[in-house]
Amino acid sequence: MAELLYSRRVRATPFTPGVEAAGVKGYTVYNRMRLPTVFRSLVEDYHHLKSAVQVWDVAVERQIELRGPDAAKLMQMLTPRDLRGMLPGQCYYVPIVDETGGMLNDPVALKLAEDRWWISIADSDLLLWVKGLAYGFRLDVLVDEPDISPLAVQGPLADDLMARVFGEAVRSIKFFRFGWFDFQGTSMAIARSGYSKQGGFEIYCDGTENGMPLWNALFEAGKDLDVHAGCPNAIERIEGGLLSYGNDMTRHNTPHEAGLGKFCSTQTAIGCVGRDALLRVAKEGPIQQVRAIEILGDIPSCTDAWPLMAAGKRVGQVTSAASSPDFKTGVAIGMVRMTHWDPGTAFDVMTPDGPRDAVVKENFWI
Ligand code: THG
Repeated sequence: MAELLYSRRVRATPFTPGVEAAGVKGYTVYNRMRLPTVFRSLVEDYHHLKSAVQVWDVAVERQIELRGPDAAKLMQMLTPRDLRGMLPGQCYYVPIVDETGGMLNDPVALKLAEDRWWISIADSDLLLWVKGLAYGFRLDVLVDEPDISPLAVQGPLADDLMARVFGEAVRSIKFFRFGWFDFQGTSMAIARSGYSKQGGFEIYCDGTENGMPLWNALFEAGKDLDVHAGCPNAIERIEGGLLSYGNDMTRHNTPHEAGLGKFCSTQTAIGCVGRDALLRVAKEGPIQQVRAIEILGDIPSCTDAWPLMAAGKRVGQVTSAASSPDFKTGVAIGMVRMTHWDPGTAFDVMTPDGPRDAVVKENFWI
């Protein structure tokens, strides 16, 4: 494949010098910014993530900050998840929908205060939709992208590494909660969250100038913990069923099709712009939905949707797939029509290397 041109449009992050020095071997583009995809090899990175601790440049998880008297009102307009019980210091995984109930993004929302929120976005230009709503409804709220760059610390030794840099108190941060911690004179939010199933934290690094000092402090403190630079691992996230917006679901899917119905409380999410549309589709239920799919045989790299075929008919598509070293099989995420979505249902996956036998699984692998 041809090289990618790096320019101002393909933004570097505050941690890019560290990522480059660590020998990054590939990037993807996410929110118009560089996201590392591999350091040693996908499989080496995978085993290391599951056994030690990694530091991830996930600055691409850009924050949309809502600030002002109407911040909470605007936040509720964006999502069918009822936010009334959410307290400052909590993170919520929130489907964001348009007026048709189509998914625009699947971010993590952080409530800093009643009048101050961060939306930690997946890969879509959500800022434009949020600014449009704020302006169109004449809301008293400022909407922008602050200089905040998440750095994730993931893996079984994440608590030990974080305690060395931020103190023992980080160990008591609960899942999807965050607290404020000092780093060299700057207060930063630290949450127990991250795009892996191995556990860990996300540090919301405040200020580009603090990026490399923070990166270096973690590597300095973690020498004897075998800390390595890492990144969201394609194999591990498919095993764990972590969805990738733009791959596993798009604007043409509802949260229910994406399997995110458990994060919707549409009935009581008063003010959500997609509420009426979602109430209508939720009544009938979805006719296709995300499923864990096991694929037998070798797996080529998944760069496009692969049709799922049964008795000559298209019954869905695989949108992410990889060979799992630990489960010794092909693991995949797909969207499957209701006639074929029950566990144990078999069909063929049309990969670019030819058809493969596949079966619907009851659950993801972890
Ligand atoms: N962390 C932060 N921002 C992000 C991501 C992240 N923005 C982009 C992207 N990831 C958004 N998508 C997801 C997908 C899954 C999860 C978080 C963000 C996730 N899901 C948990 C799971 O499925 O096990 C469950 C969450 C819950 O129970 O509430 O963590 O990773 N800051």
